[in-house]
Amino acid sequence: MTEVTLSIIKPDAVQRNLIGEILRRFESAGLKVVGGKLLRLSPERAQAFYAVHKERPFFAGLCTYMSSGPIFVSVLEGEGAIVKNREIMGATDPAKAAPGTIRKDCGTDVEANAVHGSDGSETAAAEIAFFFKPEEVFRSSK
Ligand code: IDP
Ligand code: MG
Repeated sequence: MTEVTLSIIKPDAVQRNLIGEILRRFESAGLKVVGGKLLRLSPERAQAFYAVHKERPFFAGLCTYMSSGPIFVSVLEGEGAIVKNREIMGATDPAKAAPGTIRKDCGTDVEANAVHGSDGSETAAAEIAFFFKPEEVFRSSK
């Protein structure tokens, strides 16, 4: 099934000039970039985006980090895009991520782990709507 998912290239990776490297990995794996922009989250917007984690001990640090600099948000389209993106990203902690994954190769630590990816179809729809107007997403099929 052709799906869309939300990807975020996080502040640490944008800072280290890894936007191109990371998008290349998505494109090489057959995912198509059908929406994209560079922006900076306010602390309040970061808290809203990660609201599901608000009880977790790392929530405050995560929101400070995610609002610390520009991020590149994109919509990726492809066959099984949600799971495929998670596979290309690798495990949350770069130290535990498989060789060849973005987090292994581009992540700094468990917080500054280079990328975010939606974890299911409902979160993908909600996260895409958080950042993009419908007319900013150019799906090849629906
Ligand atoms: P995911 O990004 O692989 O889906 P989640 O458990 O949803 O992982 O956590 C969201 C984000 O919170 C992670 O990508 C990472 O930036 C941060 N995070 C997760 N666990 C920790 C932790 O133990 N310490 C610090 N930050 C964490
Ligand atoms: Mg998650």
